Amino acid sequence: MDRDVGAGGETQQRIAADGDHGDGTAHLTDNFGHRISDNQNSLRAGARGPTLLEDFVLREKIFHFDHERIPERIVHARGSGAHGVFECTRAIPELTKASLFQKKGQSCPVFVRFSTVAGGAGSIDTPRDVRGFAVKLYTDSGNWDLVGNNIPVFFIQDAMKFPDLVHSVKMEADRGYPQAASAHDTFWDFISLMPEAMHMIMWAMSDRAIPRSLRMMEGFGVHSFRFVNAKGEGRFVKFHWKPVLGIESITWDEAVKIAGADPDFHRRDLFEAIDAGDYPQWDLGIQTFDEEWAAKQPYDVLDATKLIPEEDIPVEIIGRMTLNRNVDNFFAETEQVAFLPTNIIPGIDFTNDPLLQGRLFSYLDTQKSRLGTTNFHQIPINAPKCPFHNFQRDGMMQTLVPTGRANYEPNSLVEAGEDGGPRACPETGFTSFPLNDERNDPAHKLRIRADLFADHYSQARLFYRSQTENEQAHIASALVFELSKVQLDHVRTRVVARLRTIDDDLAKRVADGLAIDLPEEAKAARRPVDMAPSNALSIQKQAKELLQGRKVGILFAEGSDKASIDRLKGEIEKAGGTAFLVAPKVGGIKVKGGTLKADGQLAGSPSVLFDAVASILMPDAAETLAKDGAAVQWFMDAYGHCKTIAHCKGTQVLLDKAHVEPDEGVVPIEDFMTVGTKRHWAREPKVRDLA
Ligand code: HDD
Repeated sequence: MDRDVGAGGETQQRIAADGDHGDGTAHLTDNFGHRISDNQNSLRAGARGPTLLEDFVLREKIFHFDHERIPERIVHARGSGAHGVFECTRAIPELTKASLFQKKGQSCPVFVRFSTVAGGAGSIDTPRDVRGFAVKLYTDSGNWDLVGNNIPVFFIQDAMKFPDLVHSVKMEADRGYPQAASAHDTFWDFISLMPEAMHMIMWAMSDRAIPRSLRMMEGFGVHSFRFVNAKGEGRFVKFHWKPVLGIESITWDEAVKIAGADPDFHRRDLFEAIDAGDYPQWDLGIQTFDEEWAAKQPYDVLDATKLIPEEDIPVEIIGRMTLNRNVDNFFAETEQVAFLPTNIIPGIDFTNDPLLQGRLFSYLDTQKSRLGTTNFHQIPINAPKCPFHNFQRDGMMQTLVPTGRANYEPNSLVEAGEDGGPRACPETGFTSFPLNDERNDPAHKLRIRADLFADHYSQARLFYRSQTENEQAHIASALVFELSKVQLDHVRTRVVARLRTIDDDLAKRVADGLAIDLPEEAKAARRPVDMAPSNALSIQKQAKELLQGRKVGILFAEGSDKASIDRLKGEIEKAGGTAFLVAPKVGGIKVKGGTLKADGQLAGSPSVLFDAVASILMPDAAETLAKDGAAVQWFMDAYGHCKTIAHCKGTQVLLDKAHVEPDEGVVPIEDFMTVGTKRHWAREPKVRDLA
């Protein structure tokens, strides 16, 4: 049975053509095509009488509305999606027979859904949390779903612990809070008892967990997968998505303030960028290695709490993904999209990573409960874009109409001149890699983990020691923040005891920030080994100083010089950035050279929404604004968040009120383009008491 993917769209068009009122609007009908005469009043027995049960129009409308919501995802409930395209930039037939990678230039459509993990569908975009990075590639050999995160490792090693992890981080069972936050007793209780989580905790407490934009984060397939080439040779592979705009994060203070100023900060940023034609892009990179190399490492490559340092195996770029189309309907696409790690194509295979193996069951199962039917694959966003044929039939919400009698196989209906249906194809069909793992003894059924899984600290230490001084301070502060919200003293102590094994200085800073005594170091099943620090683990060490994709807030008021504003805006836009005009009133302000409309009103456009700020103000306007808390806070926050502040002389009174001190990031307006939107981290010790 062939599936016509465009069917939904065609139905829409048919309705429009058929039901045209003559002014371009369609006739309103119920779901069965009956035209509706009145969409305002229910059917009543008399103007003041009871509503009649026979009002099928009202009943259908309310009935459908009552059932509009579906169960939200148990994790990753809040997400934002977009369509795009993936293009192979380097053919790798020697590594994989996956059709997508056979020729440079080979491409396929994609759908990506980014998400937070812990919060519900209506929660904020900027909690401290891991971000989901799920990519569905509609290849010509079927859908390939790379369901990853923006962090290359995971909290746990075995899927057996996933429900416990998720229960512990979600709102607490009795009180129903906190929402979208890991800073509470149950999460840290669980974590403190699961030393394998310590590496991921370092990432989750780092700036990676508060990204500036979905467009500025890396994505990782996390697990070791396997490439298989046409000769049947296998090689391990780890997948990486590298953002073309570079990696960038915000500070915790900004994250908290943005949550109030714009809870949709990331969703809006993604939508607006795509809408404006600033298509976000990522390069797909791979690290590949063989069994022999894997066997020599001080960690197990089947352990999802471990990464492979890029200094050991450099990431090679093989493709580019561009997100170039927003969804038409959030529910139909972003909500109903169903990712399945089991969606894999010939040339790529799983490995025995016990976390991955558990995932292979969970996702199929969850989609049935979320989307209500085994036929969820027929929903347009989930259907493959290549033909698919099989003997599966019926089920709830079946939308296909298979013809003929062939719903079983083998059959010989062809011999009677009937359609006998499809057949398996041994040459091109998916075959599992014939694994011969010398390090495994399949003769024993055991509930145990391989030896090296017991090293829980080496890579946590590697991560911490690879950060800049300033990033280390952010990790220490995040731990202090989170553990200060923990009310169980013994849990705090147990976490700090584990931090001692990662890095004693980190443990001391956190203990000091909590005002607790430094506990004895926790017992470790395996002592950590020192690995060479890796620059690829730090955001700041690989920062790209780009204006592209960044947003600059320009404050103006009555009397400001329009020509200067236009000039700055033009320069920012030429460099690929966005200039957002902020003023005390939005409708239109008299400025020197005409009137100017603002994009946002001052109180509703705090500086946390921008990467850098600039102001063009007459001294008397600045004097007036200096009495407005929102204006003073605008500069105080920009300064506190280590952002560039470009200003004209007239602004000085405001800067003084906001305690902005001169430094390399506080510059005359003419110098803005040379300094750009990079952060001035050297300022941080002056503005924040970091742990
Ligand atoms: Fe998961 C959703 C990523 C481990 C069970 N997961 C989900 C999503 C992402 C990830 C990005 C959202 C997909 C979307 O946007 O619809 N999950 C990961 C990563 C993991 C991981 C990178 C570890 C490397 N997950 C994991 C385990 C299990 C699950 C070990 C269960 C055994 N994950 C699920 C789920 C979800 C899900 C319950 C909820 C909604 C969904 O699947 O579609 O099945």
